[in-house]
Amino acid sequence: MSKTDNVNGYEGKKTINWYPGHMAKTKREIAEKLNLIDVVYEVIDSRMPYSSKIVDIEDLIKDKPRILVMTKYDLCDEEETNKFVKYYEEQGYKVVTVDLMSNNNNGVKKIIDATNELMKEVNKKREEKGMMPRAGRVLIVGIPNAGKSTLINRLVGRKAAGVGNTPGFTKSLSWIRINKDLELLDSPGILWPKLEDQEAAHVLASLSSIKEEILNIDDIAIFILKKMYELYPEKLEERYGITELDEDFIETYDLIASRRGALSRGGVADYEKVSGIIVKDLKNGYFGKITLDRLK
Ligand SMILES: Nc1nc2c(ncn2[C@@H]2O[C@H](COP(=O)(O)OP(=O)(O)O)[C@@H](O)[C@H]2O)c(=O)[nH]1
Ligand SMILES: [Mg+2]
Repeated sequence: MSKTDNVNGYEGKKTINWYPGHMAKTKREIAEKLNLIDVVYEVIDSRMPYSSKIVDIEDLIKDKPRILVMTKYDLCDEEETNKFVKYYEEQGYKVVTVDLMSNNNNGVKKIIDATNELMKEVNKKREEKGMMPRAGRVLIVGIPNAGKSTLINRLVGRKAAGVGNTPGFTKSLSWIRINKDLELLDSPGILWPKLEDQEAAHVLASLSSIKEEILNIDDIAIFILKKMYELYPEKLEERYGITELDEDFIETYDLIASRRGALSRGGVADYEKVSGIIVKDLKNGYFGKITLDRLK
């Protein structure tokens, strides 16, 4: 990056519009499988409870019982994220927050308890129709990087087969046993959020692993600086010694470069390196616990 193509902010410059072709395919497949499913786990990232949510999921899963699983709770700003928990609960969601990296199984237990609770209703209805109760069948859906595979492995208690980032389902359906009462469809439904909302698109690009194809690293880094300055100025100061942002970000970048030794030969600031540092710092959690969405 040169000084001239530097970072005048992201507004208007880049419109993120990712809507991969296989999205339609996944949606069709979920629609086909839905009648086999009793409960849907919608997996979202606690650091972006709005931006990582699949906006039109209601159209897709209709009135299936659903649990909103908010992963990465260990990385989020609990005070802000809890406002979303409350908001979603008020909207009628069953919400469970989890740290899937934790050594204890509390999160998984909360999810299973909530599922058993929902299955009581399902089996009551079956009984009324003269049918035998049966094990609950679960489908996991969520955007890339939300924690779907990790959740599957935690639920099953081992590295489950068929778990991966390959979009779309395997041809034959297979079920993984969680316990005697619950089975899981072996491949999760990978979906993307609606990204007409450019703010949400940038939050997502900042915190997820799918950004590289979508947006260049300088755009993401500048977005992160602005967002951190808006929401967590003290964390920005702590990490980079920055107390304000200049309009074209040149001074800001120079400051970070000298503080972090991101200099090219001749001692001038290496802007590309600085962008990389900013993006990595957020990704690695070096700013501390953060939540980038706010309830309006
Ligand atoms: N700290 C933390 N990291 C998590 C949590 N859940 C998932 N991750 C990490 O997030 C990344 C994406 O998880 P993955 O299960 O592959 O997401 P998927 O794309 O939805 O299948 C991995 O590096 C996981 O280790 C969590 O609750 N806490
Ligand atoms: Mg995965």
